[in-house]
Amino acid sequence: MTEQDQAADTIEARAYRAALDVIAAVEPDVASHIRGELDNQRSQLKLIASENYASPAVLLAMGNWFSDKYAEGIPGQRYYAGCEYVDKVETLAVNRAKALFGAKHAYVQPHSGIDANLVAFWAVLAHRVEAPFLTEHAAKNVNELTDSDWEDLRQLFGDQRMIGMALDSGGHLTHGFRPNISGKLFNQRSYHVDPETEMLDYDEVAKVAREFKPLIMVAGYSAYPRAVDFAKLREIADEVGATLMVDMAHFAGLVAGKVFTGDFDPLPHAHIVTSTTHKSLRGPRGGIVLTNEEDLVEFIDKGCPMVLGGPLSNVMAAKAVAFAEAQRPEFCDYAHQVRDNASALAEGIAKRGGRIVSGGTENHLCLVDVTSFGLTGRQAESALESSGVIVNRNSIPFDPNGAWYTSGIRLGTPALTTIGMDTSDLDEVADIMCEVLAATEASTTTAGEPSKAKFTLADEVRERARSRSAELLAQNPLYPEIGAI
Ligand code: DSN
Repeated sequence: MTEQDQAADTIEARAYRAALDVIAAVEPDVASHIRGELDNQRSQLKLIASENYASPAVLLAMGNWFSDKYAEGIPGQRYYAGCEYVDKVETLAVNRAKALFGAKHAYVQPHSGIDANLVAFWAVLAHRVEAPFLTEHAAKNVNELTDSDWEDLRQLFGDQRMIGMALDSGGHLTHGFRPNISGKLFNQRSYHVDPETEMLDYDEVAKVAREFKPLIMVAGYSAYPRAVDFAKLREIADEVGATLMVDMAHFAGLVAGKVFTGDFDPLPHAHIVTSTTHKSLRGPRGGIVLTNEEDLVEFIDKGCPMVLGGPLSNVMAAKAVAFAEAQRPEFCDYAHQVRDNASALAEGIAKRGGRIVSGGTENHLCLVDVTSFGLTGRQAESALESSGVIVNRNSIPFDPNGAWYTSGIRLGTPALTTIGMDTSDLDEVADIMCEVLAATEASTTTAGEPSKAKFTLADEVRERARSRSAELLAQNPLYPEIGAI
């Protein structure tokens, strides 16, 4: 048997081939698009910092009859009958999440990071605003309030404040920014990185917190390349009476894999921690909320139906599988390699002339200021995509090009590390990228003005990048156990 035949005869290959045959019998185009997506993912260098490749076990745990079951409520206290196995699988996911992150309580129902943050915001509002109001008005729940008291409570909800990291410092839209529901709910003020070092300015965080006196202090990021000192942030939160909420969506895998420990692990310091499960943690698409604060538990557990639709039991099953994988010792090796690979990538780009925001990285991502190549983020993203390298454009601190065109690209190593790449591979990735970026030229609009989107790039440069990437990907294949399907 050839190597490829052997790969094609694995249990995973047979499972996927059979599954695609079943789908194709009903809607062949969907089966064909699923195959197309796998082909694409196998032929491109994936450097999106928020993406990864989940294992076949995680993916398969999502495709089954758990998907058909409604289960509002929590295990043992559902609004629907027939939840015996949903209860078991949710309890398993909860216990695994608690053990993985050293949390006293875990809620595994959120469908995404936004949902996890909404559950957390609601829990804090319920605990710190609604509950005292109800006590003061001798009411057991909101239905017992008079219309006038209810209106007062609604006004009070609308009066609450939060602080979060500015978007162009690396913060996230769900941390109180106007286009997101969090910005419409809360009066938000941002803290920034230091303009010189481009690192989190804890003095500014303290200043903003003292002046603004927020109910919630949000920490966490989607485009900040450094470790965050959560012990220091908790001191600031305590000083101003804020609830410290950490959104670790991006770096949860580095917490689970013990890259971030002590002051840099949010769990011992934050009142409430939210995360996605699909980024560096490498699970299914979804979210979780964790806490060590007994007072918050009952409110977090009311996430569905407070802000969530019925829990996706199939995804909770997949979360349990992913948490089991992350509890294995090899996941710690993976997480450390993710961090080392990001450093190698940043160093590789810096030595080839790219400016790295903050001068380096301590986590799974780095930000490249592509004005060092004479480009906007939009031009760099498109030129790289046309060469088979998938990245996303991203604002850099105090970005002069705004959030649409941007001056940067964000690069992450969770996905390439999953397929086995090491630091020397990431240096080669840096070389492939820099060759493309150096050869890309910004062009002009039809009116002859400098364009922020258009560019020229010679076909031979694209082709060379594609063939070098193909070599790397052949040495580090995606889903080798599934083979050709
Ligand atoms: N979309 C995710 C990211 O790319 O960071 C988070 O919203």
